[in-house]
Amino acid sequence: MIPATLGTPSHVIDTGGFAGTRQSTFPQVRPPGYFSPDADPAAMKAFYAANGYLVLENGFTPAEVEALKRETTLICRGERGELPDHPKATPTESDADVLQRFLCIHFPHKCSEVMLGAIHNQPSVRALTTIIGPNVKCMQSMLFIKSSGKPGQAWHQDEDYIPTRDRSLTGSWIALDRATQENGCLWVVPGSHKHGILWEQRWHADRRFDCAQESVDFPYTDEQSIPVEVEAGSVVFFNGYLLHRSLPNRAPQGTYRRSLVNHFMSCESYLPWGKTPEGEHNAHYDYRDIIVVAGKDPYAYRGYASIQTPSVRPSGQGGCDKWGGKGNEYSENPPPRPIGKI
Ligand SMILES: O=C(O)CCC(=O)C(=O)O
Repeated sequence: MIPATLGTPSHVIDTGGFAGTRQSTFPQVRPPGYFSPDADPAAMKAFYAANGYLVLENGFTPAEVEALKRETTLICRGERGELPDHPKATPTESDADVLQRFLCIHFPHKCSEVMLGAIHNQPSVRALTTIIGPNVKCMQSMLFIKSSGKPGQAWHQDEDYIPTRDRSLTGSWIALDRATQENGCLWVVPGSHKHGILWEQRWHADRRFDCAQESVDFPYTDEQSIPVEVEAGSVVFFNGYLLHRSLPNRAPQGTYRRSLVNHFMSCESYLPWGKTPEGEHNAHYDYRDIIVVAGKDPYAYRGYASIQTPSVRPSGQGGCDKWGGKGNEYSENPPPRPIGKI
């Protein structure tokens, strides 16, 4: 029998309650915030409200994880449709050689029934209705492959990229491999979502990270963040205002830190995401390339659209002109991140 909690990292608020019946043996020290599918929803809700994230262990079965990993390889090989700028793999290329080419593929659910199915994973949907409310929609997915040597993502908040009108954005980060500090697990600043502020962003110039910008001027040091190490099949849910990042995969060559990240929000909120169509007022724009996973969509009368197609996210290893913007060069001495006061 493994104790439910073994020590509390200083910045995590322990809100108590029944965290469920533990099955995973990793991480051995299980801080508060790790729940199993039979946990008390009220305990999950309280922890999430206080800390801005939670872990659902055993959200996906080992067979489901294997199916997602197999599908990841097929997507990377181009077997689910050719990816932009990445010709289909030839039969003689090994899976390892092909996987090595990718940091992350955006919108895998647009080409794969298996990835689409993961959006409807029932333990996850139960957790989402606990966190968000009864009516939940999904608008985005990202499939990280992150083989050894690939970079992480600098500090950011997901609402910088996917704006909701009621701050309901929730990331669901599904570990397909055990995620460790060595292979580049997620790091979060517990409680940082509570400010409700979107911090300034700037180019980081730091080779540890890909082409996406870094949030700066927020009132936390790196030491106030914690690693969220999880077993494959676990799901990390996190708030769209939570500061989070990941570091490079420094595990031995030929290993991966695969994860499937889906983003959800309340159906009650419009989603003013992407380019507002010509002639439409910003305040009325509601992006409709969505999937309802629970409850009702009050705007169903607006209909649904198919806007996105899969794309490959640059790792920064070939420069950042295409994604980060021209002039965003890496430096051997990146400037320190300014820490703000509140
Ligand atoms: O998986 C990672 O390395 C980073 C994921 C992330 O930052 C995100 O999903 O917003």
